[in-house]
Amino acid sequence: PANPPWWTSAVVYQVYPRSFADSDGDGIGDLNGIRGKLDHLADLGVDVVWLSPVYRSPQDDNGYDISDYRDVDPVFGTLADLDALIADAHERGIKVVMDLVVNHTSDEHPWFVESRSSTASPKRDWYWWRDPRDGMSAGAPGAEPTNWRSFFSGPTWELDEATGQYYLHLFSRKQPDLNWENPEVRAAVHEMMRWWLDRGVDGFRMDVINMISKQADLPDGPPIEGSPHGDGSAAYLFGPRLHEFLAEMHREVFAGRDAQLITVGEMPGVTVEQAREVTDPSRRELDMVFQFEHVGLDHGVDKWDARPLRLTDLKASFGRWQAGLADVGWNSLYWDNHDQPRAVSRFGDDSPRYRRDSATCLATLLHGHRGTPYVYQGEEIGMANSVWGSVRDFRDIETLNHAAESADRGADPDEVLAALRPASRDNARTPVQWDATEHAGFTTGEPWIAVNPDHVEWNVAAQREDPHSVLAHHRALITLRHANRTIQLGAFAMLLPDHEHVYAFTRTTDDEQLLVVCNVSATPYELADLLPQAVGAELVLGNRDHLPDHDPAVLGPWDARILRTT
Ligand code: TEU
Repeated sequence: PANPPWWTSAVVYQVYPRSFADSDGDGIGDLNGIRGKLDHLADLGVDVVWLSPVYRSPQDDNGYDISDYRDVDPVFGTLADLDALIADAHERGIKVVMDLVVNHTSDEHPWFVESRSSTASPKRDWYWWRDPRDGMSAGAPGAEPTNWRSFFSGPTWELDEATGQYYLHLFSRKQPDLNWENPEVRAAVHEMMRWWLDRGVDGFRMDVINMISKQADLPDGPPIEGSPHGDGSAAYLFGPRLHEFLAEMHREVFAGRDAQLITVGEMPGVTVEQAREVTDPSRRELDMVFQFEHVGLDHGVDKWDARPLRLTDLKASFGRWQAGLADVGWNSLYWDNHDQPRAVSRFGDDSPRYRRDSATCLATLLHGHRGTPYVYQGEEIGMANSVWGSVRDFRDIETLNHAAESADRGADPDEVLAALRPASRDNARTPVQWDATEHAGFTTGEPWIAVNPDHVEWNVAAQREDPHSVLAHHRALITLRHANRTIQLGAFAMLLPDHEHVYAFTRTTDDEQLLVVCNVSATPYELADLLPQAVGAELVLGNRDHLPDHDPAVLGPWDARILRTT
């Protein structure tokens, strides 16, 4: 297109406020902490900051359980602090995106308090209330209205003793699902979104937005092996009215001002075809979605059942998403977020020998694709999974519920801990490592979750002045995206799809072709054997060319290059 949207050349940075920077010494990151670090983000060059939720919340799921959509939780600061953060970010040319969590509220939200007060409440129908299963008495084992399993273990239904009915919660019991079938619910959400846009925010990251439309008859799902529950996802992922709800939201909230905004929908389980529809500009729904295919490739029966990732699977997945959204729609690109283990530990090699090279290699790959890259806090310095000595070290509700459920089943505690270590969301939630001092410069108090002990070596201060650091490499990749039209919009073509270690692709425009080639292993390869066109090509950006032992003809361990081939 002649005038591609601004976000086709942008890079987004995700802040998880609880773990970013603490300004007041209570051990929890806050808005003024973020304000104090804006120069780090400006120096990195990102265009947008997405804030994970800072709304008023009981913090059952670290803010993804909201009790007031129009206020800031005291642990993060005040609405005035948020206004100041937005103003300071805008002054540096950085846009601010809010997390929008509207599949569910907190059970302490006044809407739910009113809804649960009586079966006759005018807000009863704002949530999913159902009687016990036919012929069963409330509270009896298996009397839940459906057999669905919650994302956070246990059933998706909680009995309200007072009215004898159950309410639906796909996540924790403190996160009741809103009933989007009710037009009053949708109108209330739209009004709240307009209120934020009027306040100056630049868009929304929409939490599990492909779950807002459910099959209204709520059918049971197929049984899950080894669990008393079933998988209800067919009934609540991409339900029958999802497109309608998204198009309505666009009309009611974004119409007329969408050119300046960015919208990204988080969509577990979304297919390429669904993503293409949702992000087709002519349908006016969303700008892009977060898909989950590549972060499921190392899962067995579930995320706690790790299996080795095959590079060929990863390439096939990315390749299909690149092809599927090539002419219509747009991809988001991410390795990491607050729900995923750290990329360098998961897809790279976080041993001392290869940590820097594999982190820069992964960054080169991600930023080389067509789409909008998302950098998660700490990823820019190669933060790794943390050290977990015992179950007591974890804080995340998903992790702790899974541990408790496993214990109830009589599972071996060592095996449970071994499963939690690489997979827990808390790997992403240890404090950002600003420097080598106690608590990594994150807080002067006692951090809410322990700092990774490796912060003495891996921190922002140590990397800031180092021209070859992981941080410097991210800066260079972001600069390249801003400057280079081929990186922004060039057509994508995968090369060597069957190679077990080398990830290579081209990006092509009318006047340029770039070849991105990365060795996702420690085994060296002769370039001439693999990609003759790479031999002698101009190096645009490499991660190891500054090293004395660098050989242009050999793709060394975790070697990553962006080459200009025409
Ligand atoms: O995550 C949605 C989601 O599907 C995750 O629960 C995912 O299944 C899990 O984290 C994988 O381990 C979003 C938010 O990103 C997450 O932090 C929230 O807990 C969840 O929604 C509920 O709001």
